Amino acid sequence: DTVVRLADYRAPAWRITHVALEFELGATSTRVTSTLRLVAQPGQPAPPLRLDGEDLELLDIALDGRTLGPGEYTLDASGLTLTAAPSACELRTTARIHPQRNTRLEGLYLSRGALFTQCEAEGFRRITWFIDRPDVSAVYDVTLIADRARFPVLLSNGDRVAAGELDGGRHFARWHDPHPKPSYLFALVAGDLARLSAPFTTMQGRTVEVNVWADRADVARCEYALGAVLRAMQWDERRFGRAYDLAVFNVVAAQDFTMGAMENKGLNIFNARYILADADTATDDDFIAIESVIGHEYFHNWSGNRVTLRDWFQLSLKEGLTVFRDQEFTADLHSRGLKRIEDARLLRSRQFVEDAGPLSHPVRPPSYREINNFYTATVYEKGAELVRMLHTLLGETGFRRGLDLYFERHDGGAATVEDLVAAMDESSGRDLTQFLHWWEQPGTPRIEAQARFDAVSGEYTLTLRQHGSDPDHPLHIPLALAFYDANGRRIDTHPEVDADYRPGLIELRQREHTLRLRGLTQPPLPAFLQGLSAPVRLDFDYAPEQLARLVQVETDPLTRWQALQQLARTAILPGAQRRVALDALLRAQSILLDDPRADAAFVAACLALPDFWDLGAQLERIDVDALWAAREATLDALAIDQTERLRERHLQLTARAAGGLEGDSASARRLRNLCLARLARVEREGERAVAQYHGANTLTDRLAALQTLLHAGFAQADEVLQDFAARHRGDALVVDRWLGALVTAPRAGTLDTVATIVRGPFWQPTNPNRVRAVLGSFVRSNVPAFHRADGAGYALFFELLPALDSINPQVASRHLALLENWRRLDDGRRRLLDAHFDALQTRLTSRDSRETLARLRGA
Ligand code: HT7
Ligand code: ZN
Repeated sequence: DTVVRLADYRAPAWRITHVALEFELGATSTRVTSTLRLVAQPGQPAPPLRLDGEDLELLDIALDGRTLGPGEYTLDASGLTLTAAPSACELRTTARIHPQRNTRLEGLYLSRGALFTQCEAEGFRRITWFIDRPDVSAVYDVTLIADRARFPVLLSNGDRVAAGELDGGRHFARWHDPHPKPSYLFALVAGDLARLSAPFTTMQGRTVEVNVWADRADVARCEYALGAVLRAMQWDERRFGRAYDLAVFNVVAAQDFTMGAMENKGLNIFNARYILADADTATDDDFIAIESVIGHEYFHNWSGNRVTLRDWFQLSLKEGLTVFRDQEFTADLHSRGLKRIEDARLLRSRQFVEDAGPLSHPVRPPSYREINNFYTATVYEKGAELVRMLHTLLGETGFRRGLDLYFERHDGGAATVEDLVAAMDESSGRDLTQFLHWWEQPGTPRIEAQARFDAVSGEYTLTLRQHGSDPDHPLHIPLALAFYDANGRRIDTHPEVDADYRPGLIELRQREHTLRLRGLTQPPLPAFLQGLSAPVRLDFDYAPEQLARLVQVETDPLTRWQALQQLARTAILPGAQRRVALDALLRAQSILLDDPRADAAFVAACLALPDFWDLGAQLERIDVDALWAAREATLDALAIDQTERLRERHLQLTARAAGGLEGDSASARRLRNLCLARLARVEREGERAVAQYHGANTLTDRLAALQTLLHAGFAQADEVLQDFAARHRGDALVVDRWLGALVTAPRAGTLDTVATIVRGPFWQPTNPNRVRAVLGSFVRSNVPAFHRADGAGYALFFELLPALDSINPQVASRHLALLENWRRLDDGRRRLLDAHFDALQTRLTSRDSRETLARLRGA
């Protein structure tokens, strides 16, 4: 497996200006004829022409109309080389491929009788020979030919320009995409699908036909997705001035899909779980996620498609920017405060954890063996935070000006991170050179804040030190901060500070900065990182009462949530303040639970404790049993202390929770379901959950009740599970949900349930959603069963992994990566895992999993 390095980037030696593709589609065998117009970059003589190609059977090859003989080209496992191609030529190849055999779900594959493609990052080379890299863009004309009965719908990128009947019950459709695009954005879909449609009028007055396609049986559940597409189109016009640029926008749901969705030009393909939804089959969280993923893929039309990437090292240029845009979409349409809390929770529990282990890498990695391994929380989530910091530094208007310049300058081209920063830099007149280091440095920076107060002079000094960044290249960090007086009022005095400062924001550029406030009678209460102004950890020696006070006086929801999380961390982790912190946490949570004006979803977010792995990320050694027990004890203490309040709230929220799918009812359901789960810790009977289950009018409430019964181990769990299974047996996406609830029941014995599932008919290793629902949820969320001290959880996982690897390398590699914490686990578990890694070494066949294993082991 060779290492690809950013430093080795060279512009392509050849360009492809036009691609004509003809597919004779069949489930078991498909013929692909490709005609490429090729031009060598100026220079004599023309360099050898190297085309990528994998798992292709060559049927025919012709150069400028002349069939080539065997000696005129070389064919190997990774491509095709022509040493004497003229500097402008036309190459025609015909290949045979086998969609039904394609369990990798990369290239052209079959899912439930329909054909789909997935080409990002390097899947196009599994369809035809091509210069399969993002800086080679071409105009595509695509002809699809197939049996009309099996494949009545034939879709590709762009606009449909012709269609008609052929002999033998076949038909064809021809698609033209006028926008030059790299091969990773190519797509086709063929199948017996149905659609929901709506027109959209762009801000320029053009009409776009928007279609959401799914299996016939599922099309009734596409209505919400269709509405979400329309909202996304409108929002991108309003907020970023970006309009759609084709006459048709097709969105298609696929049941077998490796990731969430894919932004192919004019033909987005989605994992069905991010399209199909109604009150009976999707939870409130699903609805929000669907809208967000639909927005994300749509927003790529500009950030990724119109302006694409020079090379895969720049991946975060499209992903970070597009996550930022989808975060803003959700924030603008729903609750900004809650969205930010959700972003921060994800960043801490996924990205900070990734950065604390052997898979840590910069947002722009300097090298890779398999690019699929770098679709990570760091590239996506931390990448989005870097873009958000630019927004914070430049403000909405300045950021928008910079982004407009970036899109204008690079439209139709392939860009780098430097190009984005240069556009922001030039349009704002601010020097952002130092800011670029954020893309280059791995790890979570830490800001140490130390306060001194001189009661005699009334001077308060705050020293801010940056740790964890490259000593020669400190980071440029926008640190939001505020100070409160004893009455909880914000202190507006302008501090004396050795850095760029505007009210509420200090820009740290050096290793150390000092800030002074004078004329105070008491030390103020500082609040940091409002809105999470930078993806950093902030260490300040708060007393627990100060954190509880912050929850009262701060107005920023994120900072209030952060203060509660920090209190919880202090209460759970070993330390002298533990008891005091628990008392303060109990009081602060009770005040929130009693506050009738507080948004119910916000209260629920505040009542949840930090994720187990978020807690672990700050420990040098994770004693799994001790940390789990400490977290559980805290949850029990909260449940005991708040029993009456929780009961009252559960009851009082009943009517609101039954209200329907809109925001207020969803908010009520979130808190009510948290109350239900917490009460299960102190109640001996599952009656409350059973009653909720039978009275529920949404999947959210039904699933929460089922999960509570299963996780608490209540006697009625079986009966309710039978009912749930009978209701939803035919719907794979809902089956995933109850399997997920089953395998996460937090006790050692759940391992037997998991073993039964993976040896029975519900285990479908070719379906990534099912693998994630069973194995992913188990590994990620069931600490007591997966991390059993006897190693039985690990044994089951390592038994399954090699087969998964030969089926779908990306899925296997991502599951292996879930062990990113292994080095910091206690000795016994570390030794067990190390032995499994040793044994796995010779059993992995994919580059994806081999690279992940090597990185986990520190190679
Ligand atoms: N750009 C896409 C990333 C992607 C992907 C999607 C589906 C299957 C395999 C894939 N490999 C990479 C999704 C996105 O971020 O929008
Ligand atoms: Zn994306």
